[in-house]
Amino acid sequence: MAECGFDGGDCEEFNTKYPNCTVSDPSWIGDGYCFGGDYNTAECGYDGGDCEGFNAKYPNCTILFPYLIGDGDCSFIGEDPDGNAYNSAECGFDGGDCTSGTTEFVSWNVSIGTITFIFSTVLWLF
Ligand SMILES: [Ca+2]
Ligand SMILES: [Ca+2]
Repeated sequence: MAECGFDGGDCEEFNTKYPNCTVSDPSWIGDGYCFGGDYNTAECGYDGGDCEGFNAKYPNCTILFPYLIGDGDCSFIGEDPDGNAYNSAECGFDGGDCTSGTTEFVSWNVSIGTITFIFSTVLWLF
């Protein structure tokens, strides 16, 4: 099947390993990123093992893109077509990405020769 990708062996291995796994893009299985929905099922070996750590940590977090949890950015509902909450207790508040709601003012100086540039910005820490 054409979706199985670019390397001839991929599909055969996939079909042997996960005969009951029906996902739209088999190349996402075992690619290192945990996908939810149909990918994170026993039939698909929990995304070919990609979701094992996630499932152990957040068993009640049902989102479409689990790999966004703890990626360093506070992920928002709009990123998930199903409208599920990344920033929820079940999902560990986006794996810690969304714990803080404060802002921080930062500034720094850059000296070039005898001239000093002062940069400043406000960081929103979600
Ligand atoms: Ca994957
Ligand atoms: Ca995130």
